Amino acid sequence: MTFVEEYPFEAKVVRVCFAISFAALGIGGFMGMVQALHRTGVLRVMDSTDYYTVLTSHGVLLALVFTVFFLAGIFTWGVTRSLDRPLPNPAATKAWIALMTVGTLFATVAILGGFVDSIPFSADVLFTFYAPLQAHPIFYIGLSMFLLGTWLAGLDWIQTFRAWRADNPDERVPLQTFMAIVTMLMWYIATLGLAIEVLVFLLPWSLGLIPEVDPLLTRTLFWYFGHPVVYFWLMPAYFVWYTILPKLSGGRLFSDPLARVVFLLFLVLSTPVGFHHQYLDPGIPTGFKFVAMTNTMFLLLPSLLTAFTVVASMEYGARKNGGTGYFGWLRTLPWDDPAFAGAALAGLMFAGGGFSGMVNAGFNINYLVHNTLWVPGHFHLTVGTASALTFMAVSYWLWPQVTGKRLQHRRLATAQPYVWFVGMTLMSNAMHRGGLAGLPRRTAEPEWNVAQDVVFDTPFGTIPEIQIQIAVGATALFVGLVMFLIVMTGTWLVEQKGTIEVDGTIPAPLSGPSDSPRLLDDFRIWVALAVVLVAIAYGFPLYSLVADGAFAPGVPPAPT
Ligand code: HAS
Ligand code: CU
Repeated sequence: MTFVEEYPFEAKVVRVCFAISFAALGIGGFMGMVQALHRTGVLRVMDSTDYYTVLTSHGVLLALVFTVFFLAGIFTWGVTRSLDRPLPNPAATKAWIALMTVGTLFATVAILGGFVDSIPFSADVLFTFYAPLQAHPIFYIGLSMFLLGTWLAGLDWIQTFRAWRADNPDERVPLQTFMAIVTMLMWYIATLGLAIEVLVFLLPWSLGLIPEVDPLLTRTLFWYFGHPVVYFWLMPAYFVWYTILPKLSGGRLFSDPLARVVFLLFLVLSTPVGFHHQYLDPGIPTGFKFVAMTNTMFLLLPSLLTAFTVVASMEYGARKNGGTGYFGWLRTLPWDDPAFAGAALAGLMFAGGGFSGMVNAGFNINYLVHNTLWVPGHFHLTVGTASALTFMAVSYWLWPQVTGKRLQHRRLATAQPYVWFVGMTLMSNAMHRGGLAGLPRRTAEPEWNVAQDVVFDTPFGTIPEIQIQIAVGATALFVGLVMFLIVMTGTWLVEQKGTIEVDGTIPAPLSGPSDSPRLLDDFRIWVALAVVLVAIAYGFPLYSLVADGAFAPGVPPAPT
C-alpha cells in the first residue's frame, strides 16, 4: 500500500503543509527577484522606499514560512512512516496547522501593508525583526501564533513516539523519528529566546505598553535563537541526505550511529553560539564572543561528519551499480533523477556555504565580512540551496506518495535542479566577492563602483561585473522556482484513475543502531547537556545586560 492509502489523514497533513510551504516559496522567491533586479539597477518596478517591505517579505516568507511548513510536512511523513503509526489526535494536529497558518497570514498581511501608504500598519523589520525596527502588533501576534503552532506540532510527533515506545520498550528509536524529535528538542531550547524577546519586549512595546526596549538585549535574545534556527532549516535537509539520498543513489546509509551523533551534536551545540552574529556589538563581554567562536568551530564537526557519511553512502550505491575509480563512480549516480540530482547538488553547494560560514565564524576575519554582501552570499548557499534545493528535490520523490499521483512534466523536473545550481553559482559567487570588495547588504541602491572590477573568470571566458551575475543568477533562480511549482501543481491537479505505486521504503543501513550505545537514544541526558552549555554561554552576559538596566526600558541611564 502507498502512504496515501495507508495513512490518508497524515498524507493530507503533508499535502497542506507542503502546499503552504510552496506558496510561500513562490511569493517570497518572486520578491527575491524583484529586489535583485532593483539593487543591480537592471529593472526597477518599485520605489527604493519600498525596498525593506520587499526584503522583509522575501526573508520572512522564505526563511521562516517556506522552511518551517516544509519541515512540518516531512517530519509528519517521517514519524508516521518510521513508527508505522498514525498521529494520535487529529484535532490536535488540525490545531497546530491552524495556528501556524493564521499566524502566517497575520504576519504576511502586516508586511504587505507596508506597500500601501494609506494602510495604517506595516512590518518593514526584515526577517530578523529585532529592535530598534518596530512592526505593527499584528506582526508579533502572528509570529507568536506561528511559534506556538510549531511547539504543538513537535508535541504531536513526541506523543506519537511515546505511544510507540509504550508498545516497543526495548526497540531503538527508528532513525527518522530520532531525527525529528532531536530537531524539535533543539527548537524548544532555542525558541525560548524568541518567545521572551517577542512576548516580554517587542509586542508590549508595539502596543505602547512599555515606552522602549533595549536593542542590545532584544538583539541578544534574537541571536540566542538566530543561530539554532539555521539548523532548524538544515536538519530536515540532513534528514533527507541521511535517510533518502542513499536510497536514491542505489545504496544504503553508511552509518546510522554517526547520523545519531550528528543530530545530538546539533542539539547540544546549536544554541550557545549566537554571539558569532554579534562580534561587532558593543556591550557583549569579549570573552563570551570568544566562547561563541570556539563553540562555532566545534559546530563544524556535525557537518563535516555528514559530508563523510553521506558521500560514503552515495559511493557505496554507485559502486554497487558498477561505479569504479577514485571518482569515476560519480558518473554511475542517477543524475537524470531530479530527486537525486537536486539533493546531491544541494550538498555540493552546501560545502561552499559551509566554508564561507567558517570565514564568518572567525572573530577577527568577521570584521571584513559582517554586514557586507558576503553574508547573503553565504546564506543563499546554505538555507537558499542546502535547505531549499533539497526540499524541492525530495518533493519530486515524496509528492507522488502523498498525492498518489504520477509526477507530471518530468523533463521540467529533471532540468530544474541544474537551472537552480547555475543560477545560484552566479549569484552567490558575485555576492561573496562583492562583499569582499566592500558592498553592503540590506541597502536598496548600493555603490557598485567599489566592485566594478569584480568579474567571474571561467574557463569559458569572463562573465561581466557582479551586477550582471546577480541579476542573471536571480532570474535563473526564479525560473527554476517556476519550473518546480509547475511540476508540483501539475501533479496535484492531474486527473488520474487509482493511485500509483511508489516504493517509499528506506533500506536498512550498512551499520545499524545496534552498533551504537543505547545512551544515544536517552534524550534527557543530551537536553541536560545542552541546557548547561547555554547557561555557560549566556548566563553572565544576560545577567550583566539586565544589571545594566536593560530590563527596565525607559529608565534614564545611571548618571556617569
Ligand atoms: Fe551561517 C550568518 C557561521 C551554517 C544561515 N548564516 C548566517 C545568516 C544566515 C545563515 C541566514 O559565524 C545571516 C543572518 C543575518 O541575516 O544576519 N553558518 C556559520 C557556520 C556554519 C553555518 C560556521 N548558516 C549555516 C546554515 C544556514 C546558515 C546551515 C542555513 C541553513 N553564519 C555564520 C556566521 C554568521 C552567519 C558567523 C554571521 C555573519 C555576520 O557577521 O553577520 C556551519 O554550520 C557550516 C558547516 C558546514 C560545512 C560544510 C560541510 C559539507 C557538507 C556537504 C556534503 C555533501 C553532500 C553531497 C551531502 C563545514 C555537509 C555531495 C555531492 C556529491 C556529488 C559528492
Ligand atoms: Cu549563526
